[in-house]
Amino acid sequence: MDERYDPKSFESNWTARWEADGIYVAPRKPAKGRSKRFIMGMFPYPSGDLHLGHVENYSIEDAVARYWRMSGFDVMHPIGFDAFGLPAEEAAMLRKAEPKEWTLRNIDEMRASFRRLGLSYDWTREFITCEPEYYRWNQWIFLKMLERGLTYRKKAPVNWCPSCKTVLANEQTQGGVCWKCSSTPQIRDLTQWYLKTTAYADELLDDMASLSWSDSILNQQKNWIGRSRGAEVLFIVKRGDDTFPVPVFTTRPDTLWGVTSLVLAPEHPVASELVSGTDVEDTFRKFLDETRLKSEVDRQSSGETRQGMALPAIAINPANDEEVVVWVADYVLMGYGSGAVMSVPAHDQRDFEFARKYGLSVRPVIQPEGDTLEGATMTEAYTGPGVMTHSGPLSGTTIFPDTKEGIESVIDWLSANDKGHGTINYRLHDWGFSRQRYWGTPIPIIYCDSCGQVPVPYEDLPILLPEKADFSPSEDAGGPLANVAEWVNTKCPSCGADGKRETHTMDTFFDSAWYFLRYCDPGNEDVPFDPDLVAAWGPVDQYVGGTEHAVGHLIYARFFTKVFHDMGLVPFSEPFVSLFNQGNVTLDGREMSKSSGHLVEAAETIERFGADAARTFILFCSPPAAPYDFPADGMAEIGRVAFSWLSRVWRVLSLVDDSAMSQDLERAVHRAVKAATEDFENYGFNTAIARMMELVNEFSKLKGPVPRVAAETLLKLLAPIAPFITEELWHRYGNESSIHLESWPTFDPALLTEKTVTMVIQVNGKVRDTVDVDVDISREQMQELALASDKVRPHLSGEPRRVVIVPPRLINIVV
Ligand code: ANZ
Ligand code: ZN
Repeated sequence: MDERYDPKSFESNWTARWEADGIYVAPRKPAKGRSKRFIMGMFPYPSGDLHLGHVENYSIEDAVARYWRMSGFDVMHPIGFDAFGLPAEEAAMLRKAEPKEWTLRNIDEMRASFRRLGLSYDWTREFITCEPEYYRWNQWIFLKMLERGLTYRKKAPVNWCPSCKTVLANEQTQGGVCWKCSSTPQIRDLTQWYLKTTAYADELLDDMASLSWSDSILNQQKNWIGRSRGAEVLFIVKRGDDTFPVPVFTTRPDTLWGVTSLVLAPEHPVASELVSGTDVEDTFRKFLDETRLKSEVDRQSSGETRQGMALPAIAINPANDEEVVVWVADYVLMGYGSGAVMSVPAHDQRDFEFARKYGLSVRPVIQPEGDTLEGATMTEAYTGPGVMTHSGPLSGTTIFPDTKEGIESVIDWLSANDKGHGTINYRLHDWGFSRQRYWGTPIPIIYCDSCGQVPVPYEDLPILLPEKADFSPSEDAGGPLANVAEWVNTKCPSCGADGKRETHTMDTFFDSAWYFLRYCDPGNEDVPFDPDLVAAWGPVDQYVGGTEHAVGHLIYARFFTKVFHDMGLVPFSEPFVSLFNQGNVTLDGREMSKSSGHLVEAAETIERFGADAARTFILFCSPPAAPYDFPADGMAEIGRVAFSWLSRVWRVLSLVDDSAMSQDLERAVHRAVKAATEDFENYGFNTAIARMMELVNEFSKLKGPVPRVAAETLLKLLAPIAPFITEELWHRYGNESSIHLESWPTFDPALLTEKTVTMVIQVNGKVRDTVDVDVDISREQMQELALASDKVRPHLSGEPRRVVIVPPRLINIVV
């Protein structure tokens, strides 16, 4: 075989053959007595072509799936498409095509790329979420959640993206901007559908202990759920003869005697009542409008920019019946706690900055040991431990805020005296999942004048999305579906009178919150999945994806799994046992992005070097969890690093014979197997490839045919990374069945220890000779051998001045 390495001549043939033979099709259920592994990359959104960043993600999951398959597991490695969502609508509007057409065309393109990359997907399980066969189950799940009181509709202030023209979930406005278009969302009062994720807040927090996920993601989830223990304390606000009860949430009830004002969120309903009919009403309205244009992040950021105004009212501090002033301020959020804060400038930095800005008094009530704080001279809030002072019956109590020591006794006192009670507050909000857009799952609800909100009966599912609609977004919160009269107008399922359909659709994150379960039973026409099959395959053993879904998708999927668990549909309560986050692949330090054309296209790479080289390069260039910045001459680099090495593999391994391995070669092979196996277990693909490179170097030293057992072992180690070249060579050796169905090579520990090593002999630091020596060689023997070498002697003029010996590998003679 003296052909050149020409991957194009065989790569595509193998893809077709693997599919025809169904070698990656998972059994309906794992076979009895065999262990299963369920591996999945994050649900791909069909945006069209792939770039090298995608290739990394897919190559990692594919290498693991292949390694597990060869290691004797029944492996399920499925694929499908997350096909609803805004981009389809936008692209469709630009190009005047139907969103469905655009989406399906992209999916075709993406499928072709996946096949071209040689990904070992079980295509028999594929589904597309915009097909009614899938989204009808979103509707089914919605109705089940409704029955369980886990979905409901309410009017509330929500984030509205003025450019996407839809409501955004909190998770979609992290950092204060829309996740899709980076516009600053506005706050609007709208009626939306919510999922009660907060009902599972404790479980979501507590079950994190069982997950093999990165600390960074777990911490983000923990902070997002934000459980804090504290007290609810009741203040009474008075304006003239009117009184309004205003509960506040505080984590520091021990500072209650240091309260110098009650501060309401501008959106707090009591605030509007307090100003109504007064001469500050207009000023207040203006302040409210301005605040609503700010993002939550801005409202909470720096002290300088915090804004507030005094209200014509006073509040009674329940601890000592003292009157304090009432303010509104932008840093108090309506969506947290009760939307009201008992302000303690002496011990809370935000309150302190606010008090200094507006000249409100500062009254310390926690005194640190050996010091006496004075409100007038403090330069920042004191948040450390100390003793309660000027605090009525509780004076003298020692408080450690970090450990909460002492605070529980204050809560007990509040309860005993009917002034408040202990409570737990969460930062997590229920998930607002209805969207004012066309391209999503219709929500199966009908509104009837006499019956109100009526769920669509199960037997009427699916409620199909109308094929044609004017899906240009509108300012009207009904969304585009509201304009499709023949779709909206229907009969009430309960009384038969005229009714109207819900015109909001579901956020696409609804689809991806349970898709992994559907993979276990994709064709089911009676239920979303057969619990028996989900029990057999689930949960997902390895999930692979980026870190951007830390608090959105990953929380929703965990929530859905917990609900299904409580419904008796799945036997586990966590969907993803282990999560691997690949590092970001950038180009010249910037994120690769299709819209800006700043990317390296997978197709171009494959066209030039073949899929194996693209995969090998991306797995070799850096540890998979580390970021990788693709160099400007990256294409050449792929050629230099991956293509040329694979060409070498092709050349060196082209000639095999049935000779036995020498002891040394056998040892090298077993060492490579051991090291590569450990590397594969730890996602160390880059080091595994380095091992294989070393082994190929050993082979090339033979300067002739490679013993077939040795060559086949190398091919098996390389198969998960470069599936094509390994299959091709394997068949050229005369094997009939696929290398990808072979067992992972094993090693014999007894063969691992080296008996001989190569000793390098230098004169004045220059290599003059190499000799194979016993590992246990003595220093004297090394020196003897060196001085006896024919290649060394000519360079030794006179007596050596010094001899440096590093047994057993190096001797340097200085003359
Ligand atoms: C008085 C106090 C005194 C507070 C003190 C802290 C320190 P975490 O830990 O995040 O739960 N707070 C309550 N509701 C708020 C809202 N809607 N917007 C902004 N801030 C709000 O924070 C709890 C603390 O955040 C609460 O405890 C309250 O300030 C403030 F020395 O009450 B604290
Ligand atoms: Zn009705």
